[in-house]
Amino acid sequence: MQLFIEGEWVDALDGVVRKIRCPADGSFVRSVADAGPRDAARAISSARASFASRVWADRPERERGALLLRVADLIDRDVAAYSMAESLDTGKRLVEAEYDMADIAACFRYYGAMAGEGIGRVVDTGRPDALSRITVSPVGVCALITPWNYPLLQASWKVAPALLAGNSFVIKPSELTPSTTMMLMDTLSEAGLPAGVANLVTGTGAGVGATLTSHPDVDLVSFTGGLTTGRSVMAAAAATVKRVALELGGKNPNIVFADSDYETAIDHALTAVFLHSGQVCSAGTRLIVEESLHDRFVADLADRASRIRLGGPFDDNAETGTLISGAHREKVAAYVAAGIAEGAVLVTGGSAPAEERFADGFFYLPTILDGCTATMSVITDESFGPVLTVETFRTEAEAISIANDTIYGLAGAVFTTDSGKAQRVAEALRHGTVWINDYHPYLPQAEWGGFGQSGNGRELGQAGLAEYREIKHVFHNIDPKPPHWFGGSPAGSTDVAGG
Ligand code: TXE
Repeated sequence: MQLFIEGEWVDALDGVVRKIRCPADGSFVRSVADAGPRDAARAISSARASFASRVWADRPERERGALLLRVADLIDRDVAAYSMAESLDTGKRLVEAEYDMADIAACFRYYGAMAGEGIGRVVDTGRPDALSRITVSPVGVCALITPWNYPLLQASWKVAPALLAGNSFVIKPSELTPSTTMMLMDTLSEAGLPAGVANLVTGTGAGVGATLTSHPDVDLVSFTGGLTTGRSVMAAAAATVKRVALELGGKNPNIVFADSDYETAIDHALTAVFLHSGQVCSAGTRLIVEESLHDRFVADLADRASRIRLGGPFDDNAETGTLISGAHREKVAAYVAAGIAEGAVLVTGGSAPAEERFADGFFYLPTILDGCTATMSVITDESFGPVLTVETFRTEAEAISIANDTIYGLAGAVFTTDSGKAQRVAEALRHGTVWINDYHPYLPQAEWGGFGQSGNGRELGQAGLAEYREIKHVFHNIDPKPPHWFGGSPAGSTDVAGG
């Protein structure tokens, strides 16, 4: 029932108790506070005070980087506890949570090692009497709002660059999956982060999220979540013109040409969409397959999809897990029903598994809908579940046009053995990440984010750090003289000020 404020765990002032239950079997995990606006305001004021004190912002960047490297080591040390907590909150397989923890440590290491690089530059003034330099400063107080599908991974993409840049922050994990972000607060303290720099409030969007995105003492909001919520976040931040970075998911095309390596393409097509039961912002939910390949490809996909083994976090036999909640499963099922009503053909799946052992979880069968067209809601909207839609094309231009026919633009892939075609398609896709003959790999050193309504700004890479920095131009006149722009200048003076 506690929140992390001013370097301590404190009781929430407002709100009620929320019981976190594992979505795979309903087992009790922990109780947390669904805190309220007064708690969010208290956390913001702690972050503001620490930022004003310059206790972190004025630390040499190399020291800030060294702390991030220590955080990475501590996550490695505590990987078992972190992975267990992440699996219990999300219901994902333990092995997947372990992969996530390795990626999280890598993110802290990446930004830790970047310390001291590119922190400014000298600009040519074109004048012998003036020096000019560009410097970077932290933005200030950041509100970091994260979702439930990759709770600590999404947090690390925000926390690591925010801290390297010298900011203070308040983080709000999803109300469904707070555990590992709470653990991170203790890890940051153990690594030596001064009190008040990192603050955490648990609770809902309405309870605490709205305060975080509208409070005048917050300078930046970095949000990962759904499109509808992202629009509200942007609107709430507008009143005080906060910096806003948004990652809002996608409807990601996976284009398969008939000349692709068949086994590679089919294997990746399965992983693209069914990894973590489709609860991945970059999931390859739209298969766009060349017409001549369609029948064989979809038949084989359906065969393999129908044999995917579902199970809980600690079931060694399981290949993928549960959806996050009953409400989410209903949403996924509604998109499948709407697709069928609009003319799509159900090839496999389309329901919860019948076995009794799944009765207490929110499992949903890997599902394939064939014969899909551009206007179906299951094509235009993110269902965020294990649902693959199939569309066909005849020409390269048609494949590109179908793939770009979306309001989103997060990620996409192309499978072909023709490297020229692969490069042409990659260039034409209006998506922030494009994979060629692969799906899902990402690198902490490579920017991640979306075109269109998949969001704005970038996470990871150098741009991911730039989000958390203000840029300042310092102009120094080293031979100052009066400019005599206005009246009263000594007779005969012609000096004027620059623009
Ligand atoms: O997300 P929300 P939900 C998509 C996916 C999913 C849909 C809805 O399609 O089906 O979003 O999921 C906080 N002000 N993604 O409802 O609401 C909330 O408490 C401030 C894609 O779970 O976006 C949580 O911490 N914050 C995605 C976070 O926003 C608010 C990952 C995300 O929740 C708020 C997850 C408010 N008014 C879902 N309302 C991705 N891009 O990877 C809610 N929140």
